[in-house]
Amino acid sequence: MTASSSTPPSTPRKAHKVVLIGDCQCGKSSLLRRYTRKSFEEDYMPTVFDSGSADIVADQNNDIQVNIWDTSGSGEYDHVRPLSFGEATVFIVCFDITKSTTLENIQRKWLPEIRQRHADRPIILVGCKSDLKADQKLTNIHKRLVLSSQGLLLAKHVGAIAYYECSSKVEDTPETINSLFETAAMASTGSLGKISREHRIKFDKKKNKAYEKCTIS
Ligand SMILES: Nc1nc2c(ncn2[C@@H]2O[C@H](COP(=O)(O)OP(=O)(O)OP(=O)(O)O)[C@@H](O)[C@H]2O)c(=O)[nH]1
Ligand SMILES: [Mg+2]
Repeated sequence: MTASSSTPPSTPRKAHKVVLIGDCQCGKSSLLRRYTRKSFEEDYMPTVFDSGSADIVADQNNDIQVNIWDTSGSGEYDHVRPLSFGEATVFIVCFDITKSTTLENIQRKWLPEIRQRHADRPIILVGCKSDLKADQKLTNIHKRLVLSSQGLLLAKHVGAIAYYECSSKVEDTPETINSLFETAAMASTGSLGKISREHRIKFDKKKNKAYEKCTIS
């Protein structure tokens, strides 16, 4: 799978569109930057309404192209952001593991926003900034870092197809970020069976319940 960045997005060969959403500063653009440009910026540059996208070619043989759309988490764009969801095929819903409010806002704000028009689209839940878990000073300040078990529980509760925790800052997690975008591409094309087992959440259709725990290291 290959990635390239472009603004605005080029015309897709097939209409697969992955949209990144979540609170301001939770780490959406950094995830995309790490994936497409293999780099990280400490300085915060807020995303404006119509900026930031990347194309990935999910399957050369079948000519499948996926557009990844970055969005702003700012309340200023609450009225216009849903317009950019368009033909979204998958949503990557992000939170910051150092701010529990960003996890709470997933049910309070982001899922209702998606469900207005895209209730049936797959969701992948992502805890960003996982490197900060190892920061002892920060762990002491933020006594309420979001636990993996809390993220996973929410992922199951809201019917997410997969749960990830990743760092855009620490270079030793590129496999996780690659796997995240590959999972999004696979889910976009309907190939749920091909998504990473490590992060997949399976459902018991009869009981309509998530039953398989994914593992977060
Ligand atoms: N330590 C650490 N910092 C991160 C990570 N990801 C993002 N940051 C920092 O968090 C801040 C916000 O990151 P962004 O990726 O711009 O956040 P965003 O969700 O795109 O924010 P909006 O565009 O306003 O919606 C920046 O200062 C980043 O450097 C990470 O994985 N680890
Ligand atoms: Mg951004």
